[in-house]
Amino acid sequence: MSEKYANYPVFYSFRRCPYAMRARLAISAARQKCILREIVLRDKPEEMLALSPKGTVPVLHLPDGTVVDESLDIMLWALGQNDPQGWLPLEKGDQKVVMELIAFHDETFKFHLDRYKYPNRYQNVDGLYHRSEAETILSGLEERLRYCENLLDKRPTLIDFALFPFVRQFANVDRVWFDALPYPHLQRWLETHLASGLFLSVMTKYRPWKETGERIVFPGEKIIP
Ligand SMILES: N[C@@H](CCC(=O)N[C@@H](CS)C(=O)NCC(=O)O)C(=O)O
Repeated sequence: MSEKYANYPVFYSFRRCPYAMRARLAISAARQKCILREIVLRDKPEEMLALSPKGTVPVLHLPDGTVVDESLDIMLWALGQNDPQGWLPLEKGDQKVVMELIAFHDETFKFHLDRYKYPNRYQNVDGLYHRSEAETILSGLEERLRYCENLLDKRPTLIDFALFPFVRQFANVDRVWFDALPYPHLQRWLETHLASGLFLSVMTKYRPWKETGERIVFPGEKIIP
């Protein structure tokens, strides 16, 4: 591999994972070139597990050896390098609100989402109860979006990109039911993000790196010979 690519971070990702999606969105917005390695959850590469034994994606391995293995930290790292669209909140007060809101949704919304989507993976779980709990949380987002096109500002910022991959997953469990909810602002917000060029560009399908050994430059999809 030429010197240029040797200095790119290595980025382990899984296309359908909402955490990996938000990391890809930020890396792409920051135009931070990486070598992307698509993984399969049931057959994770040894190289990734050696870097991050907890075995979750996404994982970013920086040229100086630093391992970043939490999706929000990857977003903050990428935007810390370059934030051309101004996703990071500028005001200290906003930063606190944004981080608290993301943490709340990562914990509570995700808890209910998992039990709604996969009730059989848990004992004594009523999926519809968890759907209803998650819906209550979404009604809070609807309230915010009633007054503003995006969650913090008119334009999309960190919080929108951190949360919408999870709302997408929730909506996709039963799309007909989701579309019938009385949340027009939330539905419009989700549709806008799903149809965006940025989102479509980070959803390119790659074969697993374990099978191909290919070096893919992301963002950009270039395969290095
Ligand atoms: N807190 C982690 C969570 C990442 C996570 O749980 N990713 C899932 C895939 S969506 C995973 O890798 N699960 C491990 C497995 O299923 O083996 C983050 O934000 O990066």
